[in-house]
Amino acid sequence: MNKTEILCKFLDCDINIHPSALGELRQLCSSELDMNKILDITKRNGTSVITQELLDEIKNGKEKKPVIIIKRRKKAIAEEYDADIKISRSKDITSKSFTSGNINNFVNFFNHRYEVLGKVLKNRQSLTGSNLIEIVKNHFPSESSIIGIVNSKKETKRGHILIELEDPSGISNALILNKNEDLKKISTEIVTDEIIGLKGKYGKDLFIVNEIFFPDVPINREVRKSPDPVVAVLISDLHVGSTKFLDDVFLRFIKWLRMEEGNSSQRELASKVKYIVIGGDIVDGVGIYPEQKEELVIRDIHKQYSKFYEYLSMIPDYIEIIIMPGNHDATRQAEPQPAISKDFVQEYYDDPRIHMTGNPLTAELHGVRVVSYHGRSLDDIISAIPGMSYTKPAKAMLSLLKKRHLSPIYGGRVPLAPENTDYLILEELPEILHMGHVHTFDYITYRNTLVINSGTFQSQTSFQKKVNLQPTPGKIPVIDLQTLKIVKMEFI
Ligand code: D5M
Ligand code: FE
Ligand code: ZN
Repeated sequence: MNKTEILCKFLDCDINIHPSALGELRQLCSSELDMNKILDITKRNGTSVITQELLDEIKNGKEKKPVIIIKRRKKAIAEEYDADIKISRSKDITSKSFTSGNINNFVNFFNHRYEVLGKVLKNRQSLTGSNLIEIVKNHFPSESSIIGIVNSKKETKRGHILIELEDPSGISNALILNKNEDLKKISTEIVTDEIIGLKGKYGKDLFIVNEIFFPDVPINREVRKSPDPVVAVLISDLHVGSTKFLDDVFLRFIKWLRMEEGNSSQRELASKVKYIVIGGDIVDGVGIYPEQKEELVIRDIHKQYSKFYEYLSMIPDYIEIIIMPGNHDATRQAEPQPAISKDFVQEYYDDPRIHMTGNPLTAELHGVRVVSYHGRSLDDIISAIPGMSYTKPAKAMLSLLKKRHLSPIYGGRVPLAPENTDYLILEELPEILHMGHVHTFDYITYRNTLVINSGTFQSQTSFQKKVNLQPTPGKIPVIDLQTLKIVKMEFI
């Protein structure tokens, strides 16, 4: 066989020939059969270069017997697809906070809320004929509708519900009569500072309500799905550093992501994971609540974040990770919250597959729209609306979705920063609305929107015990972005 034939044959099999071995090899390869024998021996040796030593061993019949079986990890499905993430930076407060908390900031903040959500309401068929409060008061004694911000809501001595509604033209008192049981029930969901529409008629300076409208979600709205078989995992509330952080449970979650845990269909699901969204409370922080020190194993917040980075480093590198802050993280408490400060997590910022964002987050993952909000306003919603509970947070989340606002109540438990625009409005509807904070896994689907609370990796704290909050650690939602189907994975 000539040199070129030999070189081509070996190169076709991804085997190189060391120049010093070429002459000898040519002598040994007098036929195709000889050449195949040498190829087989080389492959069995687990080498990709033919050297003089190897040829000597072959001649003396001393070639190494194959002892190592190379373990080939099955390639993950998600590895086959490039990441497709669009984070809406215009909806992210990071590096854009301009408020100084003055009266103009407040006026702009609430005006923006009224303009956006007023428009959503005005687009509803029943409210197309709505008018400004002053116009309705003066010119429409018969049936009419108004849209405004709820200044207050209270029950009168006689059991009527009195609402003060304000729009740019003025203020109106609106009354839901005690005999109208159905309407009274709907009105339980009205909270202060949200934008609603009311239909009714004026009588003696009072607007008598006969229908209530929330901005809501249109029926049969168009939904977007991923063209590729990729999956997103939503988690939140890890509380690394807390004595109650469930390190073993979180490690099982990571093992599953690495396809080293679970049955075959669970491993197949893991192999499709392309995105992980972390909805805040990454660490427990320091000085977040009284006596917290007693419940910390890591008392330095920098060390809490470095510990978490060790976990992140174990996650397969083809998975993109989006990290947003919660009320325990190192950023301002007032919402909207800028991303966790670089001073605490420089290595996160340096890692190209980690994306640091503010709270809330608006993004598209493989074309699927996701809004993530830590969920602190759920505390206010659960206490303001009868029938809401910590055991079913998706119901409280649904109420926020219908209000098209993530945190409407001003002056409640959530500190709101009056930016010149209101970043907490749910202007465009996502396919996935994700929150955490209440440490309870729950989800519902409403008009093609997946409303999901991602639970926690922290077991019950002493505070939660006092208020009888039973967390559901280690249960997490996994969403197939191609079908928008949700699977609950349990690691506890
Ligand atoms: O909050 C987890 C849940 O527990 C959330 O529903 C609030 C509640 N919680 C926890 N600690 C407190 C205190 N000190 N006051 C009021 N409510 C509390 P997380 O943000 O994870 O601490
Ligand atoms: Fe939390
Ligand atoms: Zn929280």
